[in-house]
Amino acid sequence: MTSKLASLNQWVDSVAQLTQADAVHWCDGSDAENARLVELMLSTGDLVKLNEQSHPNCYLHRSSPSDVARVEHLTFVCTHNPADAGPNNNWMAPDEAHAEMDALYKGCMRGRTMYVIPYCMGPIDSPLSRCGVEITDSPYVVANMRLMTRMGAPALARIEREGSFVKGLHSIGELDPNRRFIMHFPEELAIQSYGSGYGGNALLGKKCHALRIASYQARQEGWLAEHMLIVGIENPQGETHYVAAAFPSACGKTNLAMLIPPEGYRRDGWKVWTVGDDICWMRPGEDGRLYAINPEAGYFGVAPGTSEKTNANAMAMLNRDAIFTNVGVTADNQPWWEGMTTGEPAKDWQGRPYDKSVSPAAHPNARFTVSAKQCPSYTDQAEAPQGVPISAIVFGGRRASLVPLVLEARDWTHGVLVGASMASETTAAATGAVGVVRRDSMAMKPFAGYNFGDYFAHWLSFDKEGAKLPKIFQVNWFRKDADGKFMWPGFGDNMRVLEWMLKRVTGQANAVETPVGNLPLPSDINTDGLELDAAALEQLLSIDRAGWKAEMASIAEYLDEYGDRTPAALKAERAKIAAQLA
Ligand code: GTP
Ligand code: SPV
Ligand code: MN
Repeated sequence: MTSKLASLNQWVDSVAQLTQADAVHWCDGSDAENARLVELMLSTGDLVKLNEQSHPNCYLHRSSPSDVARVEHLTFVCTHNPADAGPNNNWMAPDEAHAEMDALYKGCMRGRTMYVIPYCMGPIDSPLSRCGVEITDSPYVVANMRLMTRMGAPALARIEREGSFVKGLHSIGELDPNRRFIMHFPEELAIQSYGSGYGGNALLGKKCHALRIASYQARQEGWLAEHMLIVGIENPQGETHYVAAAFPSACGKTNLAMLIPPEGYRRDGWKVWTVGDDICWMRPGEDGRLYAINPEAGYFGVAPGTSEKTNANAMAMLNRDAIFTNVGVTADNQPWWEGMTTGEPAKDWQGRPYDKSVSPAAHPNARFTVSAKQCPSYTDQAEAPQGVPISAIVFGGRRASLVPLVLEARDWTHGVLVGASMASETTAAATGAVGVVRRDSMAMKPFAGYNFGDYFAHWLSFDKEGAKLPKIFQVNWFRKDADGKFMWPGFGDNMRVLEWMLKRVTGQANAVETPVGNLPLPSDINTDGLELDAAALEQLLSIDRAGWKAEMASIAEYLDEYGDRTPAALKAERAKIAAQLA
C-alpha cells in the first residue's frame, strides 16, 4: 500500500531505505490488524495473556527493566537558535542531531517490519485537531497508539486532504540506555526517537507531538497545548462547568479527571464528566472564552494507587480490552499492583516470584493503556469538534509544606505567575531521583517545546480586549503533617475544593484576600461527611508569611533564569507580592 500523498510516500520510502526494514506495513487501525499484532506479540513474548474470565482481551507487557519511564536527560529540542529551546530544554544543533540519529537508524530495522501509523490528535472532524504519522518497528507501540489516538484509515484520509503532518520516526533499537535519544525538530515538525519502547518516549503522538511540537505550533498560531486534564462538573441545577488542571506527571490528573463525588454530593445531584486525563489543547472561541479538546483517545495511566477506593471509575474500565505494562500478576494471572484492595501478587513486574523484600509487585511507574470510551464517566462532549468551554484553570503539585489546599489568583497575570512558579516533587514517571522539589512551570518543564520565557509571554498574551478568560487556581492535595502523613484525604474529597472554586467562578462563595492569593475560610469548604479535624483544615488553609517570603525570593531567581525572555509584567507581579509580604 501507499498513500495518495507523494510527500508521505517519499518519506516512508526514505526511512525504509535508511533502516533497511524487511517489510513495510501501513496500519489501517482495524480489529483484524490488531488481532494479528496481538498474536505476533504473544508468540514473541512481548505480551502475556491475562485471565480471560476476569479480564477479557487484556494483556501484560513486561518491558526491559532499564526502560520503564521517560528519560528527560536524553530528550532534546533541536532548534537552529539554542535560545529558542531555552534553558528549560536540552538542546542540540539540528544538523548534529540528524547525524547522530541517522547513524543509529542506519540498518536498525533489518529483520523487522516497519509499521506506518497515520494518526489524528483530537476528534477526526475537529478544526482543533492535528495529524501525524509515526513510523515504528514496535508492534507494542502500534497496539498502544491504536488505543491512545484516532489511528488508521480515517486519519490517513485527513492527512491526504490536508497535505501536512508531523513526521515521527521511532525504533526500539537495542533498548540500550546508552543508545537512546528522544529528539524534537519543531522547525521541521519532526520527531526522532531511538532506543526506548516506553510510553512518553515511544508513543510519539503523546508527549512528543501533542505537547512539545504542538506547544511550539500553538505559540505561533495563538493557542495553548498543555499538560492538563479536562473535567466537567455538573451541579444539582444541571449546569456543567469544565475545568482544566495541570499537575506534573504522577501528581493526580487521571484521578481528578475521573473523580467520584462523596456520597452527600451524589445524593444532591452532583456529577463528574471525564473529557481528558493528560493533555489539553485550548483556543479562544468567538465569544472570547477558551475552548478545549482532549487530543487523545485513551488513557496511559499510572497503575499503582488505583483502587476501588481511590478511583472506582478507572477500575471499572480496566477489566477488558486493556494493556498493562510492568504490573505484577496474581496466581491466576490477574493484574495486580500496590494499593489494590483485593487479590495478592504471585509474580512481580519482572515475572519473578513476588518477594516484598526484593521488589514491589508493580513498578512504581507501571501503566495501563485503555480506550477513553471505556471510562464510566466519559462524556460525548469529548468528541465535540468545537471543544468544551473552560471555566477554571487549576495548577497543582506535590508540596509537603507551604502551599495551601487551594488559593485563587486575583487576575490572569497573577494566575500566570502562579503557574510559572509552580514546584513539585519529582516522581517515578521519569528516570532519576524521586521526591526532589523542582520548579515545573504549568507542569510543562519536561514538555514545553520552546523557551519558557517566551511561553510565559504567550500565556500573558491571552489577556486581551474581548477575552473572557477562566479564573485561575492553585491546589495542593499533598501537604504532609509532622508524621509524614498526607493531611488532606484527597481523591473524591477533592470535590469539596472543586465546589468552592466553581462557586467563586459564579460569584456564590466567599474568599479572604492575602498577598499570595484569595483563600476560603474553613467554613467556606463543605465538610459534611468529611473525616478531618478542624485544626488540620485550618492549617491547610493558612499562609506562612515567612515561608512565602523565602518562596518569592526563590521565584525571583527562577524567573531570572530565562533572562530577557521573561516578561517584565511577570517580574513586576512577583515584586508586588514580595513587597506586600515584607
Ligand atoms: P501522568 O499520567 O504521569 O501525567 O500522571 P497523573 O497526573 O495523571 O497522575 P495520577 O492521577 O495517575 O496519580 C498518580 C498517583 O498519585 C497515583 O498513585 C494516585 O493514587 C496518587 N493520587 C492521585 N490523586 C491523589 C490525591 O488526591 N491524594 C493523594 N494522596 N494521592 C493522589
Ligand atoms: C507523564 O509522564 O506525564 C505521562 C506518561 O503521562 S508518558 O506518556 O510516559 O509521558
Ligand atoms: Mn502526563
